[in-house]
Amino acid sequence: MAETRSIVVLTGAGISRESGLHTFRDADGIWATVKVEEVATPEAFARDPVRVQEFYNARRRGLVGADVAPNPAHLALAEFEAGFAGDFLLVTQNIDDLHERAGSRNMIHMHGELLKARCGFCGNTAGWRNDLGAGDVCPACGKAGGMRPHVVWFGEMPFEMDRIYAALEECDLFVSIGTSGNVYPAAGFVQAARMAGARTVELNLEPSEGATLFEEAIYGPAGTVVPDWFAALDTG
Ligand code: BJW
Repeated sequence: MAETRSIVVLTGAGISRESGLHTFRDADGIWATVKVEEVATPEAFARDPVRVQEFYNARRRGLVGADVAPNPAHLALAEFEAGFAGDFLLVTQNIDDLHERAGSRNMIHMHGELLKARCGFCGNTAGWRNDLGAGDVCPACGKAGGMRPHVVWFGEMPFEMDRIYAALEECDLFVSIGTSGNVYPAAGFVQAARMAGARTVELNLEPSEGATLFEEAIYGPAGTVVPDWFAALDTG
């Protein structure tokens, strides 16, 4: 097998499920209990900011809670990156910080970060571990009432797309982990990687929407499948 010099890994909510965080579209997922259009669009935030802030405040409290920690899948990715001599980019759709806590270094939160807040007036982003509300003041511009979760809602542009597509164009291995393949542009990354001639692999609990686009697939819980697959990966 040819040498592997450049790897892009895409992760989704499935990788954090064994850490106790809900996915979105599974039977027990977030969208089974709350409507997307009520909490995850700019229109929802304009219409009912209190409702949207409460949704993210509850998830933020859960994330900083003592019982949430990286699982063996997060740890395996960080360990692999530390020992890999080539280019490694981890792109996560997740807004949790479990990859960072596991030790991942070169990574992009394309859908934002729950533990950050952004000012709608000046655009400054600040670390935020407490509840967020209308009275909060931006630490940069000092204005109150403009702070929102630093997340990407439907209809908004995901972060660092230029850097992601540049890495996809160069990669020779693309691995998609724990994502249902329902949400674009992330769901289209496998096609960009294929166009670059990359080997494409899906590691998921079950076949995703785009399963047929991958050359290889292993199905099972991320906490088992990801450590096993990366331990066996021969990069040449
Ligand atoms: C396990 C497991 C275990 C379980 N082990 N696995 C019509 C056609 C095409 C596109 C569009 C369209 N109309 C609108 C659009 C665009 C829209 C979109 O994609 N809509 C679709 C729903 C149709 N996208 C956007 O609006 C995006 N912006 C955009 O497109 O900008 C324009 C643009 C143009 C060109 C280039 C670039 C940009 C923004 C999308 C924002 C998504 N936001 C959310 C919320 C973020 C904040 C928050 O967390 O609250 O992001 S929605 C939600 O879905 C969240 C996730 O990151 C995202 C993906 O979900 P994910 O991670 O795949 O989770 P699940 O639950 O779906 O799947 C979990 C998987 O894990 C399952 O397969 C399980 O089996 C598996 N699993 N347990 C391993 N133990």
